[in-house]
Amino acid sequence: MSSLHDPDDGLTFIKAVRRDSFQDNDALGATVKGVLDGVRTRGDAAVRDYAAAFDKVELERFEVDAAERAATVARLDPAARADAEFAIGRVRDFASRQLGTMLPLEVEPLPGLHLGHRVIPIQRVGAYVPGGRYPLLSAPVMTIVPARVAGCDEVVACLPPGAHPDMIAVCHLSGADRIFRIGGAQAIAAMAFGTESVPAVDKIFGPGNAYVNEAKRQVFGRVGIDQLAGPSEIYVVADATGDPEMIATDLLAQAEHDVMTRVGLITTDRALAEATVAEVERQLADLPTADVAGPAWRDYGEVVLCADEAAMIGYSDRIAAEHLQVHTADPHATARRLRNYGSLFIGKLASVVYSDKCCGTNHTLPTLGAGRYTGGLWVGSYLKVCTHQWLDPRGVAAVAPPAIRQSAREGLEGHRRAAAFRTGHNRAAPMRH
Ligand code: HSO
Ligand code: ZN
Repeated sequence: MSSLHDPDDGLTFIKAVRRDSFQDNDALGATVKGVLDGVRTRGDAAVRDYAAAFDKVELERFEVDAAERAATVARLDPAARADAEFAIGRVRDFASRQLGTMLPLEVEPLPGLHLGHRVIPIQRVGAYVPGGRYPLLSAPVMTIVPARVAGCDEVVACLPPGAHPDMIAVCHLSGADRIFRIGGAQAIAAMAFGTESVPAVDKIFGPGNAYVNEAKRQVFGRVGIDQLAGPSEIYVVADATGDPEMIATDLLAQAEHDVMTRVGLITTDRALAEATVAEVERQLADLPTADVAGPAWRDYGEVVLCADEAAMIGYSDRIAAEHLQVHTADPHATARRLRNYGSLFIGKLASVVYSDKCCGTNHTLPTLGAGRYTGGLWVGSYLKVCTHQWLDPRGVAAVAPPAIRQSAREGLEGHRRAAAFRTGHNRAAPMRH
């Protein structure tokens, strides 16, 4: 983003990014199209071939059966089970409270004209559960639990064949109806088109690697998708009250996800900016995941010094970070001025990691600037708000004349006749019942 630097915008880059986060994916697009076409035309046989080619596994059946689901749960370490259940409980509770805000509407804006909407759960949803560098045990919680709270009829989960068995256990505890060992673009294809063994779903959720993302992009339209997830991001906006050691710790906590993670500090305080750069380097020296976090910091890390609070807010809104921590003297006041972010962490005690794991907000959030136009996953992502209308003769008397005139103006005689049919005039023949 440093390419957007304008010498008059009050910004000084103490540390600038070295690379652009957007990658060219033409070759990827063609590969993924091949996989989608294969699964659409050959179903399970194609899924089996791709599992052999990409995952190096020979699978007869993809579905994890009831006995195996129970066995993965039984093998969970008791503390791991308790922590998974805590996370599930927190996410379920917050999603239920958010569901309470999704109210039906019935209004009569003109006499006899009744308008409304209903909130309807999507029938069948699919959750893609990523394999990835680490087994992210909270990932299935975030995509499966809100579907259950929303009231979806069927929740299908797919995870790569090599995924840790504990991931299957968490899919089960989160409430997945069916769990399949299918990864990558072939999993997205199977859920979008359906195969002999995998039911087709109406909307696909969950992050994944570049192939998964591209597959979701290509099936969008035939099915819904939640969003296109990029690598994790964290930014901190801070004034002189910021603590460089704490900020460096928080930046590195997300930098360890991926070598393309974007991390940054946006501050009005030069001493904090410089101390944070030094502190990140110091902490990298003994961070066991420095092989990932180090390159992420070097390529995508930035520290921006802002002339004043307005410049700080302006730059943060341009970045629209997935996770945005606010470490200022009055963090609630700063928070009220920010408008582009995935989720906001207000004050020093609100670490991103709490939301990543178990505080109850959903950790599936917009990345790569998508926070400018959307929030993250929530129970509403599993619901449709669909309108309806009904009229009595007074309502018809109010809306038919303008509808008739507009239809005529547009040359749509069929529309004009339908609009006129209910008025009892402008008709050649009397109304038949
Ligand atoms: N920070 C990730 C989520 C996560 N981190 C789960 C650790 N566990 C989402 O951007
Ligand atoms: Zn994380």
